[in-house]
Amino acid sequence: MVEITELGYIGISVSDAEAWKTYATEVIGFELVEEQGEDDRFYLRMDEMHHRIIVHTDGNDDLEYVGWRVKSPKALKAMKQQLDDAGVDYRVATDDECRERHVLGLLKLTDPGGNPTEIYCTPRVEADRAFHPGRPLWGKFTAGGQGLGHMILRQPDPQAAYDFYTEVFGMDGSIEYKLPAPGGEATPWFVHCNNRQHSLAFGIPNMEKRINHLNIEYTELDDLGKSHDIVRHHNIPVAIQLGKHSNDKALSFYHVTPSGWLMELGWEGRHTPDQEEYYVADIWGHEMEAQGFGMDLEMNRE
Ligand code: MBD
Ligand code: FE
Repeated sequence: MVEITELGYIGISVSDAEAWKTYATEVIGFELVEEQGEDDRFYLRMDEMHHRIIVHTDGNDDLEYVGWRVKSPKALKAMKQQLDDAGVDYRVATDDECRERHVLGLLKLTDPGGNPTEIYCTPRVEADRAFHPGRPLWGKFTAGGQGLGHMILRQPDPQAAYDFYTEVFGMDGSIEYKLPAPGGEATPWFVHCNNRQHSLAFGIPNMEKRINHLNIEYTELDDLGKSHDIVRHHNIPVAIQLGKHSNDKALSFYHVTPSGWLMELGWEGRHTPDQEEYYVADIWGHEMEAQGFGMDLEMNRE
């Protein structure tokens, strides 16, 4: 079976491009890349890749598409067979569409939640241009072969999503929490495709947007601490305070992006364990603060 190797890129659209440029560089530390003749978008860079996030300036304030990588053209061809065998509709992208994404092979489809989904191989690597963060960083972003981070996506039928991501994309995972939530229990599902403990999660009910949060990790604790200072100094609402998750063991906090969905910044997640387990609380912290941003979850049981 061909397996997805990483969450490689995402496309988002925003209503306030200037707010996003300032936020992405000065709060998070992404490198801003603007290409000549492309006035309708800009790129955010985290590592040696040409980009990890494509920001379209046409105003939906939501996720537009998700790009999942396979290792080679050979693997992409085998993935087509896998999609055919599973009865999943897809389209082979045109040469222009491949150029638009800076990849050499590309399939376009939708996942069971209706999220525009792309599978690609052979992305453009800017080996000759050192990553230059938008604000000073002591370390780097945890990316490379672990992909850009993780997301919670809208999936009205979590079981169908689990079957798709595990049986068609070759990922693995489980429900990893049973948590108290307004109106009942939240049972989020988590799936992984490499050393990052999870690349995708779903099973949060009543999501208005396709994306609940994007997680990005720093290699150095001081960079997370500095981001936390900057978020607090800018009076950006914090939905979940600093704390440590039980599943990925990462230190993280969640704040609101200029698009209204959440960014989870983290440090030092553990690698994917061999076997699945579930939890009823986080290790410490992660107290709810600003509510109504889609993370009204009791992860701290004190
Ligand atoms: C996560 O990254 C997360 O977002 C939640 C809700 C629980 C565990 C790990
Ligand atoms: Fe998360």
